[in-house]
Amino acid sequence: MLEPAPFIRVRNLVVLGARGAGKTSLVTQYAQNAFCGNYVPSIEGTYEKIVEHEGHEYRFHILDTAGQDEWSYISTRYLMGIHAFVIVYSVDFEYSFQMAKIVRNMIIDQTSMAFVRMVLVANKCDKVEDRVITREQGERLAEEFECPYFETSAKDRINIDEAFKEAVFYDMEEISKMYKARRKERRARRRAERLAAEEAERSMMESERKRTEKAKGRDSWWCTIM
Ligand SMILES: Nc1nc2c(ncn2[C@@H]2O[C@H](COP(=O)(O)OP(=O)(O)O)[C@@H](O)[C@H]2O)c(=O)[nH]1
Ligand SMILES: [Mg+2]
Repeated sequence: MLEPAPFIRVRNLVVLGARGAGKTSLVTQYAQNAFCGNYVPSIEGTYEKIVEHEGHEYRFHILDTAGQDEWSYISTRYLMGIHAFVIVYSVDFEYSFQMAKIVRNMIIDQTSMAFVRMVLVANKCDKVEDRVITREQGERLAEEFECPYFETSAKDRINIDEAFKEAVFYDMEEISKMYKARRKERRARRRAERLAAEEAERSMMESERKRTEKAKGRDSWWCTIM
């Protein structure tokens, strides 16, 4: 019997974000295990990597973009036939964090899709001293995007494989459920805190009322004696 020819599944990824966020460094570290400390701005390139997942082989085609700013228009080349978006900002660079939001909105507007497969990558996590965007801020943004969040360092090769692999394979339904549960938990916690504060205020007022009544009783006793 003839065996079907083995085939490689192709997955197209595109890496977006402000210039200088570390897109090229992330991609070259991922695909070529190399980090170059130099900054070469505004160059676009494509990279490939073969990835094993659950017994299958995938070929990742990764398009590293030149970077965006608030006036950019995202070319349809970056949108059509793309399986996953990798949105990168740098933890030491506030503007790049703002750009992550703008880029995500551009993708949503231009694809007119409510749910787009993407990951949010907070790069340069090795720059601890220079950090201006906290992990909480990053996680909160990922929750807004309903996507996974990774803190990476292209320099030290931290979380790189995980970020790219997850971009393609994460379960969108699962992540949406996780954020829903997290929001529900937060709402419940806020409600419990509000009720506890109300209860504390009520019991304070009650003890204040009792104290006043007791004082009033004492005053009227003195008046009777006198
Ligand atoms: N410390 C540190 N520097 C990084 C990291 N990633 C990139 N860089 C540096 O940041 C600069 C911009 O990186 P690049 O990849 O060219 O940014 P791009 O414009 O987004 O492609 C370069 O000087 C890189 O060496 C990182 O994880 N840690
Ligand atoms: Mg670049």
